[in-house]
Amino acid sequence: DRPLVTLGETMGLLTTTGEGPLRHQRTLELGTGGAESNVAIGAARLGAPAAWIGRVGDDEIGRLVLASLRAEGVDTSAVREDAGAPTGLMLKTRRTAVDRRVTYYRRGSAGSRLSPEDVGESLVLGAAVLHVTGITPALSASARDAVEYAVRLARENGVPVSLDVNYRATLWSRHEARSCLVPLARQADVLFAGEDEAALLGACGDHAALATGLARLGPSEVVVKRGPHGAYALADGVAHATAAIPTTVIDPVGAGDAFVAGYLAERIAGAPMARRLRTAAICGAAACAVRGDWEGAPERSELERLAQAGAEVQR
Ligand code: KDG
Repeated sequence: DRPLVTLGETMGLLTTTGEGPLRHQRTLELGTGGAESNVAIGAARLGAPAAWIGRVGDDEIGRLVLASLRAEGVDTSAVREDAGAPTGLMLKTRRTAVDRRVTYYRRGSAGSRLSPEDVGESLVLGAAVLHVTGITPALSASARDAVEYAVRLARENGVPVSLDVNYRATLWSRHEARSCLVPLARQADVLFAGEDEAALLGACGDHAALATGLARLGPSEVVVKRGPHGAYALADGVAHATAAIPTTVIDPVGAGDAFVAGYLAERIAGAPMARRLRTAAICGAAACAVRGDWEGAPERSELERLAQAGAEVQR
């Protein structure tokens, strides 16, 4: 089976266990996270083979990233260890139970040194889908080149391209993001965006109008992620909507990635739109309910149970 192939930066993830200013925290949990590898793990858990391309430092965090991905069955054969820079870090803190912050320690990291030479041509050409996000091109000029090269390679060889806008305001301005991501969106077959992100790409109006605006850029499938309001999609001009699955939000970071993983895994399996969106919604809700970027991503056998159990819990 052809894998989902993705590329990006994965970091060590430090999470506080209590609320309040970081200086008063005495313990941090150590894990890993990165939008694209979160998608790879989410897809693998649903039975879709997945491969992640990226760089890690020659350090313990880098080895943790690799060990975590391998344990989840993600193909890391194209990952490069870069002795010239450390693996990046990300800190997740909670000032209050509902006020969460993400802080990056990633400038100059090994992951940000990703470049076109890391993009394995045979991996991309053999992919069921190439998935990229708007985070990677914000990391460095070479990382941006890598994404653009991978997308061009996929496109020229008939490999479907998926793009999740994933705008990160701490990495670049809306203006910079727009000038890079609009051309990428034009080359995508599947485009995921939050409502704000759709506006960043120039669409306006309510969710249906946003989807229409995004579809005008070219992708045959656009999915507007609406968080607690579910998702709205246009596929070949036909509208589809799905409700969110009620859940208890413990850690919403990574929910969007789980959603994308659910959608893409079902797309690869040949499922119709309704199924893709429902699985996506279940995956997003399940990821929210668990601390960690990707740990809550469901296996296929859990999907219906998670959808049912969620209904009994208050949002
Ligand atoms: O989507 C979750 C990501 O935000 C998180 O894993 C970190 O990749 C990350 C990023 O750059 O924000």
